[in-house]
Amino acid sequence: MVAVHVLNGPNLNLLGTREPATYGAVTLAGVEARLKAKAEAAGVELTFRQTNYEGELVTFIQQAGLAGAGVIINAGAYTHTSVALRDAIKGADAMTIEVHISNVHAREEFRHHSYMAPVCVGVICGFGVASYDLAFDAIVPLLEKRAAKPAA
Ligand code: CA2
Repeated sequence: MVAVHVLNGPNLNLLGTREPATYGAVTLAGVEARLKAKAEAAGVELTFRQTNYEGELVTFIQQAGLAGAGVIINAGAYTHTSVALRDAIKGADAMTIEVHISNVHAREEFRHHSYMAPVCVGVICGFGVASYDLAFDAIVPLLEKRAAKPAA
């Protein structure tokens, strides 16, 4: 069975409670419920996690890699600062899609750069919480294709 770990970084626990003009009104629990429903319909095992700690995100990425799971990550502000997260994605060999709720390229310049993007299969941003759904729809066929390939 294909597995996907959805990992959320700092402050995303506040989703739906503050700054609705930027991040919308859906809570993180709401995002989790939507993705769980999609995963169940698609026969995908879904793990959904949030932490405010950089090192814990590193551990979550390593755990996903060891489990052979794909990763959908919204690393929040660590996207723009963390070499450790980039190294974790590369080191764990975890197929990863970076997501953002807001269009980071339409915001402050410091949000335009991502340390993780070069080691991800792709980046989806600017579609509100639907960015997560789009990432799920993109990663599942890639994981299925990889799972169908005979081991080299
Ligand atoms: O747009 C995104 O998803 C971001 O990853 C969100 C991060 C930000 O630092 C990135 O540049 C773009 C911030 C997450 C903070 O989430 C909040 C949600 C509601 C209220 C306050 C913060």
